[in-house]
Amino acid sequence: MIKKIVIVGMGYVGIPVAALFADKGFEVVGINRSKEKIIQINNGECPIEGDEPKLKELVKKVVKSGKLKATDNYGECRNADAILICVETPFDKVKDEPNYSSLKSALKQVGKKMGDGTLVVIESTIAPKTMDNLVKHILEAESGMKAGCDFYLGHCPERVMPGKLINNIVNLPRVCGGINETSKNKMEELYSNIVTKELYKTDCLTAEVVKTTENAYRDVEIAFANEIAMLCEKLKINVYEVRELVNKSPFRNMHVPGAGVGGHCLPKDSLLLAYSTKNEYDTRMLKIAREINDEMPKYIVELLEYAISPIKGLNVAICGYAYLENSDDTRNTPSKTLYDELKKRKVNIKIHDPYVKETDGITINKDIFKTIKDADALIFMTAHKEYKELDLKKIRKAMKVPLIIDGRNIFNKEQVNTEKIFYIGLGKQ
Ligand code: SAJ
Repeated sequence: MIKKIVIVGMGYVGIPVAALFADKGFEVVGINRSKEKIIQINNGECPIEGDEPKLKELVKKVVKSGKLKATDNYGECRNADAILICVETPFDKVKDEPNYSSLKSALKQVGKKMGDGTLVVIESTIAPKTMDNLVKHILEAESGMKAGCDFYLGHCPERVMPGKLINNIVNLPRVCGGINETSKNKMEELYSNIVTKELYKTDCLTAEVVKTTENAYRDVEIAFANEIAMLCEKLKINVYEVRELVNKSPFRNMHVPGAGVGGHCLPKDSLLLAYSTKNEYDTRMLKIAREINDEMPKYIVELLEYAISPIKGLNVAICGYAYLENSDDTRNTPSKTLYDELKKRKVNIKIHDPYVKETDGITINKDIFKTIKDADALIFMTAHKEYKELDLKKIRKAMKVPLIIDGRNIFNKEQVNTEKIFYIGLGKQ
């Protein structure tokens, strides 16, 4: 019978999971390195920025009821019935391997402290074969126990998304990859308390491949759309009209072309998947898709150079720094790549974003008309709703040179041209 749950990693995944289990009456302890986060949570505050429906109220409620507390003390694992590990697992592109430093540190501490009979579940996204080659070994070595009989072990990959953290945990099906049948059954018993959709039991390796594949699949779909966008530009037709008509055909779902692919999932998960067969099978399509998507911000620079050349010394305003519309999340944002490329070419840059605070040491302006004053070009990188409502007459008056580069199909070319603004839209001529 599971009564006490320890959750390691109080981030985008750990905090909503902890709050949901605590709200179901479990005693929940969140372990985190950051003292600041620990204090915030124990004060009933939620450290996650941005609009997350229900989360802030839930954290406050369960901390107040004493069902959730945060600490940096791994001793809390001693009498835990279940331990969920939700730490970051970035991919090190320089070394071409996953960076498991946080995962290894958590596993060593958990292995040292956990008692027998505990269920350990990895929610972090990991390269296939990690459960068997790394996780199991560290836990067995540190605990002296045998996985599958003295303690239970599984991988239940998270499926959260900024802005839908609680919703996705409660309303999306989950894959429960267990090291043996008992582990799978214990995972099903645990997650059925907070997940309202199906829990699909399988083995650990299948669960690892499912998670990384579902994001690699999306990355390839987006790369395909981006390739068709660049082709349509050469043919001087509108890729968004092509996409709309293609998707009228049954069983088609062409994705949306854009100025790049950011976020904490897609840029890394296909690299984690490819890593699993490194030196055995070359996942060419995954690599080419990553290359195409990573190149999109540089393609935006080419569009600017097509409109005005040389660009050295130009005043350019980048509109949108978040990787996703109506979000403040800047992880792996394509706008940072664009910023760096323009800096290399000695372009004068100002950045506007209605949601993002200062990041990467870069000033993010909140007043768009101050940002675009005397600009030679506006480059739209994120489809924030605020941009769709802009008064183009006022925009035209504020700029020195009336040029818009639209990386996210925000504007209608005819409307922009009516205001005597020169318009170049990615995938549209
Ligand atoms: N993007 C495109 N074209 C598209 C879709 C997205 O260029 O058609 C770009 C976005 O602008 C963004 C990036 O790709 O820069 C990622 O967008 P996303 O919608 O995939 O959002 P993420 O990164 O938060 O993806 C997460 C993933 N969820 C998990 O890993 C658990 C992804 O699998 C989900 O499909 C996505 O949320 C979602 O749609 O919920």
